[in-house]
Amino acid sequence: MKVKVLGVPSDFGANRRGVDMGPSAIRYAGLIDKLKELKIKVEDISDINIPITRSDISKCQKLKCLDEIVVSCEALSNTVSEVVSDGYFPIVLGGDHSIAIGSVAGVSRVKESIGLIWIDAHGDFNTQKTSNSGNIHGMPLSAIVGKGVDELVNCGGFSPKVKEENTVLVGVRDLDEGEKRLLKESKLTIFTMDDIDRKGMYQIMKEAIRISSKDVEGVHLSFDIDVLDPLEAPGVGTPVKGGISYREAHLALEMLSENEILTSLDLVEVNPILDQYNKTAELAVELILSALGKRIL
Ligand code: DIR
Ligand code: MN
Ligand code: MN
Ligand code: MN
Repeated sequence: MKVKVLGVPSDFGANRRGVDMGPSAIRYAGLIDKLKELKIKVEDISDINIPITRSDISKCQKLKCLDEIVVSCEALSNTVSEVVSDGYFPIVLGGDHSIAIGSVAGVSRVKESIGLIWIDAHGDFNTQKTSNSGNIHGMPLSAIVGKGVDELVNCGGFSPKVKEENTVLVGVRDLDEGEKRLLKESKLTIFTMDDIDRKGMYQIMKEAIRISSKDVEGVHLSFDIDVLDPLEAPGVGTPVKGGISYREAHLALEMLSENEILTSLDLVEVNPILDQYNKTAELAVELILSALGKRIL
């Protein structure tokens, strides 16, 4: 496997500042060297150039920093498309979760069709109509399957980027009312924390793998580190108690690597400003290694 790592230093989609430093924190925790230790051919192609600064969000209500996010996601999608066309597996380091619109667009443009596994405490399925916060990191998943404002939906030049039938949400425990309604009306497969409690992560991931990978060329993993319990991952902007455990997270990612379905991934929402001595970035590195094939024995 050949990997290219790239960062997206954006916090445009989130309320609390600091996730733009996520890529640095994850590199500082040793991602590149540890991938090399796994005998993976890896190249760090640095961060996406974001030629725009954050505007004053106190004035906008509905879609905060929309222009900034569209510019960043267009740039990201172009780089990711190149990386995938050249035969590399892109590891995209966020940044807030709005960047996934760009990474998924970039992969989906090159591949015939892809599935999507979205592991997150949140649904990220709001639109401008249902969002209470106006923060776009609460909206990328809906945009990817074709719901919401044109600027986000058509980012990268096409829509939908993934079929709802091949999209699986895992680990959710915090949904807004309108978002809940949209999810229920959709064809997404949704595994909440309650499902994980009852069936266990092993069973849930078996189903997630089957559904996401049915009749597609590859599967993209979008991993929001806030899916973990805040005790494990304190460095996130919107912690929600009752998250998945350290072991469950590793199991999920080891299963993805065993089944060889992943062709790209992003790891988002690491906020070093809110972290305890880079603990959350270190966890992010460990989890990426599990997804790329690291095993105990
Ligand atoms: C909330 C929080 N549902 C919103 N979403 C978050 O702002 O739309 N997503 N934190 O990651
Ligand atoms: Mn998210
Ligand atoms: Mn496609
Ligand atoms: Mn989240």
